[in-house]
Amino acid sequence: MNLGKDNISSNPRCRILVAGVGGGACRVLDGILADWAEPPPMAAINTDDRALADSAIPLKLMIGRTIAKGMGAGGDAELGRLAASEDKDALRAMVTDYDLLILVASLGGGTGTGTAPVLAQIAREEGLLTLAYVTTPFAFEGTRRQEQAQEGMALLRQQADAVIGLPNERLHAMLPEGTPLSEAFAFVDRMMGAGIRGLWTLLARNNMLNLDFSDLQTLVENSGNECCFGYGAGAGTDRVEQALGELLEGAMLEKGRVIANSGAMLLCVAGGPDLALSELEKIHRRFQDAARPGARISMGAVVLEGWEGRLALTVLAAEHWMPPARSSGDITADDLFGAPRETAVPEGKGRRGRRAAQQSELSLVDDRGRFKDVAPTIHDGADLDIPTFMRRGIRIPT
Ligand SMILES: Nc1nc2c(ncn2[C@@H]2O[C@H](COP(=O)(O)OP(=O)(O)OP(=O)(O)O)[C@@H](O)[C@H]2O)c(=O)[nH]1
Ligand SMILES: [Mg+2]
Repeated sequence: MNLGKDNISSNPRCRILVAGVGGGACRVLDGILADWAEPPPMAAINTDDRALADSAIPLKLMIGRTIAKGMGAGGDAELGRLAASEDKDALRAMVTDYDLLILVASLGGGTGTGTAPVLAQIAREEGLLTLAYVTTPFAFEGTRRQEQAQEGMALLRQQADAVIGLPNERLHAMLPEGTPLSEAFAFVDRMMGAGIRGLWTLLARNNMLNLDFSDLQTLVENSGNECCFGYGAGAGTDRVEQALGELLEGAMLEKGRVIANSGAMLLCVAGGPDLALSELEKIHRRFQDAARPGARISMGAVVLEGWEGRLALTVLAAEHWMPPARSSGDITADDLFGAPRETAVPEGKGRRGRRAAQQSELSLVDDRGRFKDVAPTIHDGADLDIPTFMRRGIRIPT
């Protein structure tokens, strides 16, 4: 079985597996495969024989043959979960040699919804970092699918390091009225594919401006298990403005609201050999201006052959960002004057000892100053957006 691992196994940076569970997700992967000269190792996982046979993904895993008989899970997430449980060992063997699992699922049906949390749990047990890219159904698909998707999402949040949700409804708002359903799904597939591609390219290669696995690890481990994903592209002399406009004013990130609220983000820039330093500076500055004060922005850039005149931006943003704990309780000048915090990057493969709690609610005091309109950054019960000297009641000599 050739997983195509050789491409990246010699690269100590990060071994990545992209796995799709269920019919919709496998179509996303097929789209990536068709569009990508050097695709990453990918796996298609399904309970449906025919759907697997139709997929061009070389590594296929049929799950739950006893329970689903190769016919799919018929929209029943419990059946999907049982199917995954039946083949836990095969799922474990599939992920074990990797550092990062990009799990793709179209929630709402039986296989993807039921299998995704089981696979994420296995990956966690094997020490991988798991990023789950998921879609939720269109409103017209009905309440049952919507509810099932939400239940699956809640379970997935408990197991994955971060869930990156892409509601089909939000994408719907980006398409002209009357767009046929097949085209709408194709658009979803392209968006998901672009996001996964941006991330993979930056993590797995030696690039002009690299992102490290630890950048991603720090983001997702402190994201409250939830990230938002955005994509923007442009071409020609105006490419930077086009891509920024799509990202910062488009529906995907709620017209900039998500960026304005995020405490940390990972920005991936892909361009051609003509990608200029001034363009990178401009992109970084615009994100700094659009983000909340003090937001941590990590940017990476990759130059792709044949991309002259083109630019694509992908962003992963953490709205519920909680800065990592500091090793010392000492008060520094940075505490007093508000310089950005250094991050202690966790060592070793994957996430162990991962943060369990979601951000809790606190009643806020009135001292939040310029942060009063943004979501608080809570760590160990303290609102880190309130200057440390105020939180700790320290008097500064004047
Ligand atoms: N992106 C994308 N999403 C799809 C596509 N087809 C269906 N979906 C979405 O995916 C959801 C789940 O459908 P499937 O992926 O077909 O379901 P499944 O996980 O295979 O589950 P079962 O077929 O019940 O075993 C649907 O409710 C749709 O919202 C597709 O081609 N592309
Ligand atoms: Mg199916």
